[in-house]
Amino acid sequence: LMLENRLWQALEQNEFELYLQPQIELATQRIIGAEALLRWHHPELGMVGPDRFIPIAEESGLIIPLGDWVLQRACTLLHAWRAPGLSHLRLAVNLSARQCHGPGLLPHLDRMLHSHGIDPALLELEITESAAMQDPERSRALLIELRSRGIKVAIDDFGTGYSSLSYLKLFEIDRIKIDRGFVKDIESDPNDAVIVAATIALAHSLGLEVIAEGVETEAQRDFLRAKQCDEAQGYLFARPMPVAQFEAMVRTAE
Ligand code: G
Ligand code: G
Ligand code: MN
Ligand code: NA
Repeated sequence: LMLENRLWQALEQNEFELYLQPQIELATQRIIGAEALLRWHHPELGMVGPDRFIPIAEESGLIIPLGDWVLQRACTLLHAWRAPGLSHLRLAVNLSARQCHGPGLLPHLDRMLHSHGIDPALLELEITESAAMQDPERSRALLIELRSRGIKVAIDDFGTGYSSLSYLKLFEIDRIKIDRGFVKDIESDPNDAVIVAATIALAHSLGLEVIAEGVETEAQRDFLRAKQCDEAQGYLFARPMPVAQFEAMVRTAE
């Protein structure tokens, strides 16, 4: 309850920040974009991670204004990136279940994209399997609306749900994010290696792109590249970092 009360105040007092984790195109090793990951600078507790407050924000309804703030911040960034050396960058934003199923998301997105003059294809929204399956029909309709605007859609934590393959049939999406639980043991567990390779092949044959999360070793990266995985994200390349640091990293790499 204490954290919950503080969370509303935190939003008013601007204590949230977006960290960015680079996403790498495996064929070229180039940074093609980033995932936005929320952080809370608590005045006494220090940096608090989303695992501790997103569930509380979901429960209390704060996730709606907080999610709107995240989208607004993301659009501000994409606007600022309309500059030499940054204009190709894509930004991926996590949506929570309650955000997906509430009525305000599309109007808010339309306002944000329009007022910031943003190419919708540079914005990607990540939806977890479990969020999408809370209300499959509604999710299906939402994804169609998003994609009709040119916004990209990724299924997050792919493979962790109980009927992952049915999503591919039900939902129109652009990309799947292979959960780091599968990537972790690629080298040691032959089953995980087979599952990852088959998932990449399946996704490609359905016309979807694939990004692997949680890539921590060169061996994992090499395996994924050999299996034609399009992109990767993980501590091997970089941890989530403040925006200015990410921009400097992109500029240095160019
Ligand atoms: O940044 P990690 O570093 O700790 O993030 C943990 C979890 O919190 C991830 O599953 C991520 O999807 C989720 N998360 C991070 N930022 C956001 C956000 O802006 N909105 C929502 N709904 N979830 C987020
Ligand atoms: O999928 P989600 O949106 O859950 O993914 C982001 C989460 O994964 C964040 O908590 C981020 O800090 C974490 N993360 C990113 N890269 C790595 C990695 O290479 N290894 C591990 N263990 N966690 C990672
Ligand atoms: Mn994510
Ligand atoms: Na994930």
